[in-house]
Amino acid sequence: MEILKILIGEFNNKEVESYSLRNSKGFGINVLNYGGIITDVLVPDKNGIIENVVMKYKDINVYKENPSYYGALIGRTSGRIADGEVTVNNTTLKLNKNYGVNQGHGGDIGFSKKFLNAKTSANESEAYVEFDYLSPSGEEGYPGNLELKVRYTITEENELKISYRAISDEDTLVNLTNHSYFNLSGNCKDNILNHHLYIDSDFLVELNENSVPTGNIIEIGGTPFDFTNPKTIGRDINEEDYQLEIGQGYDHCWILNSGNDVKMRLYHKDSGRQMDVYTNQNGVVLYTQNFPDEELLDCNKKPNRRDAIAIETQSPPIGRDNVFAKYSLLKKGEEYSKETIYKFSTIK
Ligand code: G6D
Repeated sequence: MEILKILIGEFNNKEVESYSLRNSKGFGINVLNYGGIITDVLVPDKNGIIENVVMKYKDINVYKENPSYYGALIGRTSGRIADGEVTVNNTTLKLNKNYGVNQGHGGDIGFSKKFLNAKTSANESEAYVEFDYLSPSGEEGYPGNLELKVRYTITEENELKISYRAISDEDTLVNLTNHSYFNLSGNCKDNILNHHLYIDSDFLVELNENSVPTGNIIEIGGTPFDFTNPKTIGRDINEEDYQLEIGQGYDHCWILNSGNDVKMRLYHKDSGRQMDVYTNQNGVVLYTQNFPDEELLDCNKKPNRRDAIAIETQSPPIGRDNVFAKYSLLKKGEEYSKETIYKFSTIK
């Protein structure tokens, strides 16, 4: 296992460091101390060719604003919080509204735009970079001094593990995820419409016209959101469906079934790359890049709709009247502890 730290620039006069972690087969990641941003996940295809399978901006400086949250750690909360208002212990929090009428992805300056303290470790079986950050009470409107640790680990089995731990000195809200956009064709040679997807889920969080949860849970058997039998992402994405209309594609939270280990499987036939996802989160937001930005990608293309799929394991976002807020509540002194594993393999 090998770890390299490279200084790649400065944001606001602070050094941006890129940590490169590689195993003996050349699999690995590059991740920044800014926003915990994963810029590269390097995975062999069925012929052993190693390519990046996540979306990456060509100009590193674009990551300062990161309009599409490429690869970023998201927090304190993920997704939208309706009207930027939620009640904790009978106090209504007035959060920064950075997403139109809602708060999104932790607010104006969420964790995706914070410099994190890094430490690294490597042995024969794994290598990790662990980031820590202290989010002061009142940051983006959230109560409690929140101590955060996020560890990115790679293994000899071509796994990427992201583990999140947090503790607060007051009751608060925490719902963390990573916002990497996957495209297993490598260096965005293909789009995701003919990637096969499996999701171990029978229920979906219903959204309203503002893309916030209504509180209803929809049974999805036989609908365009049913991926219990693997199908291509493109097969039903343009079907007549009100929820698809709201998201302009998939931009929703599935409620994951308990029991099975593999919660999701993404597969790209031409490359032979397969990614299995394991998690102890109770939900996952899948977003098929329906609203791409205009920034040049590292593969020298501008992003198009459906170029990649963001797989954001998390609790359901928060709707009006504190819908689902209980799943993001972190009681004073209790530990938030979540992990998601992305296991890569190839099918000849
Ligand atoms: C859009 O609605 C989507 C979000 O789900 C996504 O996280 C963001 O773009 C990057 O707002």
